[in-house]
Amino acid sequence: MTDLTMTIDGAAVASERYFDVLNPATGNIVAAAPDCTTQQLDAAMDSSSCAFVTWRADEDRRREALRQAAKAIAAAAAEIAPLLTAEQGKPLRDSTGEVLGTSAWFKYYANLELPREVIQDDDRVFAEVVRRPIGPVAAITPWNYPLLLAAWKIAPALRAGNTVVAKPSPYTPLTALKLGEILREALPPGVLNVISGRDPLGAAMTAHRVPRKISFTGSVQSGRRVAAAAVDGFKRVTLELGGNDAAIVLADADVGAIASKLFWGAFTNNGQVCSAIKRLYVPEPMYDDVVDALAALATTVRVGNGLDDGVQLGPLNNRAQLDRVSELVDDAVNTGARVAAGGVRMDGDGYFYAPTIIADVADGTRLVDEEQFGPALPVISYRRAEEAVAHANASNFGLGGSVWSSDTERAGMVAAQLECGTAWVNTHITLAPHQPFGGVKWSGLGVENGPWGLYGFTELQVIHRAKA
Ligand code: TXE
Repeated sequence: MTDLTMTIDGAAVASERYFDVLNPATGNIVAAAPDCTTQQLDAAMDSSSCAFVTWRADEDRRREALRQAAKAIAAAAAEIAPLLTAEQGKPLRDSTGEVLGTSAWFKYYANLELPREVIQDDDRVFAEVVRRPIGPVAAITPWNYPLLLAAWKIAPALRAGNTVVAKPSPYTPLTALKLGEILREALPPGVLNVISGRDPLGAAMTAHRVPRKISFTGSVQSGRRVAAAAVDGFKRVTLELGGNDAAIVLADADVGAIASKLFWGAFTNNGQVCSAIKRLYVPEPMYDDVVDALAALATTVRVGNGLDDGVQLGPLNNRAQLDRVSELVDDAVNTGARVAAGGVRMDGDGYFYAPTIIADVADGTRLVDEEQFGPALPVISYRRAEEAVAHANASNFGLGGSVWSSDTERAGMVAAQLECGTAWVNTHITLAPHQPFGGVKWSGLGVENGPWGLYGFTELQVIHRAKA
């Protein structure tokens, strides 16, 4: 049993029940995590309500607390990173990067100004628009970036004056519980509660009477349930629901110069990134060159236990995801696609799948049309750029997209035609605290990050003073 505890009202809280967390590289149990009871959920929610009253009132204190939080997280990087690798699977270097990114997000929001906007100031009226916190926030996160995606919610929510009850994925609860423990000193009791449990806990949070806002990252299916549950009390929602990002290579691109960037745009975190390249469109004349270059990279990249030196890709996070990727690749092959690299599970007890490049595939194949969320990239050939743009946009998803070319002006014009939240040129998945991130269509509602992400945790109030 783990000694990691939930954080409720600033205190360490164990549970009557526990559930196992597996190491995806070995299939062994890493630890057991507390399975939050209904009474504990109520206690966490009530504590976030009580803490809201004072937390919202003192902006300077909030900024200082977030600065302290950023320092505490960075200082604990060497302790948290191996735990992240153990529960998520990613290589240790990437885990360290995620912990430091988490710290950077707290620092960014600590330093961000929350504007007061005067909209009228004349001899009759002084009117200003202020942004008020909403109240207690339920933050629900997935297993691909358990810490960073929690920070995308917790840091702006707290900065704006809200309090938070956070729930990580049952696949990766340990580092979020650890985050709660680490921040107990920096944050007053009740300001950040971290609880863990299986999926029904997420549903219980969204249905709970206390939260005024739900910030959710996860699947489309769960996102629908969250949105439906929020309707009753008109809880505010931000939803980040994944994508099926297309990357379009233009005919003037230099294959040698872009191949590695394309590869990592698709395979970072083993493709378990909402905004990874999930389908690649390539002009016919350079199709074979691109497929060969990507296949060469896929066969040489080092896959293994993320704790081992030199490993570049770990296992998939969980058995269900491994099965899904496997099923989508098998389906493509059964319908005539060609495996240019990979296409098989790797030996061993962990959830390893060989980095896979699938060629001679087209729209209409599940691997192209659905979100695979794993290390299998379909490469599709096209004749005219308009055709590629039309295919890219013919999706229910609209999170990101990218265009690759030696002519960045032209690529920028093509990128502007993509129906998505972020359109990149000659790069993909490049994210930053100040850059808003969100999707159109089924990819979500609202945005995270930057001042816009902060505004999502506020409500406008007009203060209108008559002077005469
Ligand atoms: O997500 P879930 P899963 C996609 C990816 C993957 C699929 C399934 O395609 O194959 O989703 O992953 C909590 N009310 N993404 O099953 O179930 C749950 O406990 C409230 C995209 O892990 O949506 C967890 O904390 N909460 C993605 C969180 O929701 C509920 C990242 C996400 O779990 C709930 C991960 C409910 N009814 C997967 N049911 C991205 N956008 O980055 C579950 N949860």
